[in-house]
Amino acid sequence: MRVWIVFLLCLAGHAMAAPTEEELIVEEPVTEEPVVEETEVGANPVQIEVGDFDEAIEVVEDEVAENPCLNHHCKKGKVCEVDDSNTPMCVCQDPSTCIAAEAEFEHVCGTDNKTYDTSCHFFATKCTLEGTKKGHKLHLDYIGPCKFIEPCMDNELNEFPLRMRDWLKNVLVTLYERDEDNNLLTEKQKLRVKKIYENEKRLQAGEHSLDLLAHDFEKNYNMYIFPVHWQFGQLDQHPVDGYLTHTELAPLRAPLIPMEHCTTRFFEQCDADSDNYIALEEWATCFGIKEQDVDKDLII
Ligand SMILES: *[C@@H]1O[C@H](CO)[C@@H](O)[C@H](O)[C@H]1NC(C)=O
Ligand SMILES: [Ca+2]
Ligand SMILES: [Ca+2]
Repeated sequence: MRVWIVFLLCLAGHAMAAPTEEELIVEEPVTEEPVVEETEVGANPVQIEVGDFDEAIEVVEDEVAENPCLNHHCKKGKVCEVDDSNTPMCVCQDPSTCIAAEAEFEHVCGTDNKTYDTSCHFFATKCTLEGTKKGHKLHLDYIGPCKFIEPCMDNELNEFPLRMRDWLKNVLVTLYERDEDNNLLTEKQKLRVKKIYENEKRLQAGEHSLDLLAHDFEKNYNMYIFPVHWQFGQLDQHPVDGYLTHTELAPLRAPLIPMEHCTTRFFEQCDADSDNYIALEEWATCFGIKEQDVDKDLII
């Protein structure tokens, strides 16, 4: 339980510190491929910055006389080089040119259960495997060195949404409390959270037994509908289409796995039809939201 609180504080803290300036945003091209490149994870899951996801962009801006690579962006794992005719192009980065990790938390664990020194090393390695089956299957699994993750038992799996829902509600209330003119929430969102915030029956943030969490969900079900939708909207950004890809889910999933051993199983079973996307309906069902309460308009 404690980890959830610490995680919440981290997220909230990050959200406060998140710069609001608009980064140069270029839409990621829509790819038909179901498996999209991974983005670096570990960034604040609450406020995802669009700039973090610009990996698929290869844009040349106004010609810069000296260095054609100056404004040539490459996706993660690639660096810009010029060819003989001085044309910039993106090539795989040599992992040995990545800056070595200074701390253990910079390590990442791949789905191959190999520890990579940093996410730079991971993406550079993945790039060298591009086009191979192995490369296609390799994803960043979680933040931190690979470790033994206990199997998630059925009863533990059922506890996961109880805590996650409570946590989502508390994240929102915290954002609301601290949101003076930070614009962390839109006006519409603020109105929705205000109702939760001002509800006297709200279960206050803190350590609660699973029984109490389950009881509160039954009693105050309505308070949980918006937080569940809101988190989906935070993640569904690339593109905004009502579906979460593995990549879109990563900012939430990757930091959570080392702390909560049911994370992987939970999100796997969320994808009820196993098409590798978590649709809003699937997401809502996963968190116990009734079908008639799933509302696309709540996300905006
Ligand atoms: C992954 O690697 C860790 C650390 O090396 C090990 O303890 C664990 O058992 C491995 N997990 C799997 C599923 O092989
Ligand atoms: Ca999406
Ligand atoms: Ca699905």
